[in-house]
Amino acid sequence: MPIVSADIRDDIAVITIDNPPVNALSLAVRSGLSRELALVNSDDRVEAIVIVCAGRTFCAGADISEFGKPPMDPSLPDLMTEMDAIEKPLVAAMHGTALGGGFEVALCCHYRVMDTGTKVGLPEVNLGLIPGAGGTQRLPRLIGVNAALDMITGGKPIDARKAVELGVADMLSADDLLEDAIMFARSLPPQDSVRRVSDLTVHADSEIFDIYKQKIAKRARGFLAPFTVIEAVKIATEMPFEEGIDFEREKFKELVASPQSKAQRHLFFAERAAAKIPGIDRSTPTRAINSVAVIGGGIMGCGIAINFLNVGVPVTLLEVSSEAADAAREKISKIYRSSVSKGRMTEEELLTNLANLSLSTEYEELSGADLIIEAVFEDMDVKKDVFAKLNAVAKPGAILATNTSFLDINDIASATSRPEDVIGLHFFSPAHIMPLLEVVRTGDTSDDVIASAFALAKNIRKTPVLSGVCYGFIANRMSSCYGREVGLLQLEGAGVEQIDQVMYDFGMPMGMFTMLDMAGIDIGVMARAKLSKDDYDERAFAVHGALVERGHKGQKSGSGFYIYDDDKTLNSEVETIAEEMAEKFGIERRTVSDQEIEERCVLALVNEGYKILEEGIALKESDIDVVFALGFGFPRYKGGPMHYARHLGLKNCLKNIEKYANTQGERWWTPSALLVKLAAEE
Ligand code: T1G
Repeated sequence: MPIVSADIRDDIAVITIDNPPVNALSLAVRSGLSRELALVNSDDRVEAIVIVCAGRTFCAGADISEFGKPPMDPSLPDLMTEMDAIEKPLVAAMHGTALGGGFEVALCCHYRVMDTGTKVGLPEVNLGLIPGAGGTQRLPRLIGVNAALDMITGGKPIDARKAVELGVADMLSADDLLEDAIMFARSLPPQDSVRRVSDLTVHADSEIFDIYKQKIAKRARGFLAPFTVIEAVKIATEMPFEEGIDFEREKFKELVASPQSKAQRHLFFAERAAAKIPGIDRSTPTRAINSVAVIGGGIMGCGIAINFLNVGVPVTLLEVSSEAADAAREKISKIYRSSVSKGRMTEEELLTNLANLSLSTEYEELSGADLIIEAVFEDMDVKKDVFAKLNAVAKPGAILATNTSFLDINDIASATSRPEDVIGLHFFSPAHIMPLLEVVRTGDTSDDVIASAFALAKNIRKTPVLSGVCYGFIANRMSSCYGREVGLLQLEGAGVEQIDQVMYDFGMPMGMFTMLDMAGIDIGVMARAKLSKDDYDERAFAVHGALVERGHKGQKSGSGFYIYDDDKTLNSEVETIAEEMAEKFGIERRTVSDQEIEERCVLALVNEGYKILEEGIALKESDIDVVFALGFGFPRYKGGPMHYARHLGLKNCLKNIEKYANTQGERWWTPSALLVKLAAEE
């Protein structure tokens, strides 16, 4: 079937786009649409035109794979100009997810008929862009400034019901979309049949835009595109349509070429590429996961359970006592009640999800589960004991997963007689919110278990990344290097607030010390207590230990690196402890520059990332970027540590790593051999 075709049904022309998988507006689609529109527009038999898409969705946007390549005509804006010249009623028949340019094509139509399951949106900001085919000019004309600003700066789609409410959709179809759209086209009153959105006007007080910039200041911090959206929408209220389009086009071209958009587009593809594993594909069998057991009703166990309850999978949560089990249910109920109060779920959904939760204190009751995930205390002996018990009761073919953050899963699996069924499913706290799932395979994990883990990740709306086994896997191994440098910098004289501020300004959601206080300083102190001094730099974490000894465990104890009372203020003891520790380890205190802080924190991640690749723990650089963007909030407009290193230049990174090898010593700053190789090839 041609990518774009037209057929005449009595007096209605139906133009069908068929460009799998998502009808992206590739050159072939744009050319075909332009050709077929011109033909039917000049065909006297045709009274109205319906545009519909085959497959799973109306056009899902411009073809992102074309970005960065020389533009090929007709461009999408050119196509929009042609559409705006059409003299016959244009009706978009929409289903699936009409996003970006796909939604802009629909906005360029005179009317929109949507299947009830349709979602529409302008997610360009997620790619570091603004809509580039009239979205910032047409949408406010159709739904008003505030609703348009919400949709475009937020980048989130709205459903068909909301689309009707806002005036984007003219009719919903619950049956045969195309027939309904044809009927709708025939029913148009001749005097109002051509209703160009570009002919509408929109006005707003100019201060609305300054207020809106303040409104998004926190969530859009560091990003260019959302603020450019505000500028473009403001223009729509001040200039004629054509001038607004020119402004939008210029800004779009600037952003397409920007490092921010390249970084965000990199992550878009990286998140999808993470699911592509050599030797595992759609032909790899997967095990059905229709029931899940979670062992441990702590914060992580409850968060993990919620992921499955949210998608209708029954969960049995096992605890050591009925009191502990009841407490776990209460934790889950509390999280759900909070979601209901925020309008994120209905009371009915709360009741349905909780009805799918069973509690138990007996391992035998887990024998029917397809997947069992332990989230017990981070101790090897405890976990091996759990897996020995699971080995005795779990049904054949059950997947046995551990949520360990650091420990050797090969060793955990050795407690069972079925190591091929054992896998790591490392969730990030809070487990029901953070989108990353680190899937850790051992030397024995079978391919179908890995494939099953990736399938379940998609089902619970997580982004999976595959890791091999090493201490801390990809995420925590690299994060501990960042933590090491932060600890050493503090001993060397950099202030806690200075270090936090530098990395906050870099784009991290919060500084490392703030994050440690939030997670609990004692967690890391306990984990390191089990390590040999060869495995980490005790100097870097000496202050952590001293604080915990004095009862400063972080937010949970009211004080850590900071004091948490009415405000968050620096704990005055920290500087004294740092001076004591610096003296103890013979570290000369000095003034440390912001630049050194940023370089050492970022390059520690980069160097360790390349070592992780060398060892085969991570499959590709982009996987590491996904881990850090989704697991630690590395700024998406910098693309992740590895993308950012390439942006800086690998030769430049290597030069600075060698600089720190000289000043800090070879132990932690020996350059990765892979980095040396790649820098030489750059
Ligand atoms: N262009 C090219 N390929 C795309 C694509 C796109 N826009 N969207 C998805 N794909 C590919 C994807 O790489 C994967 O390929 C397959 O489709 C399935 O995707 C001018 C400039 C539509 C909600 O941002 O949000 O328009 O790996 O695994 O989970 O103003 O894809 O199978 O080979 O994600 O069902 C704006 C991006 C572009 C939408 C479907 N549009 N896509 O999700 O499948 S900028 C977007 C999505 C723009 C205009 C501007 C999702 C989806 P492969 P998938 P899914």
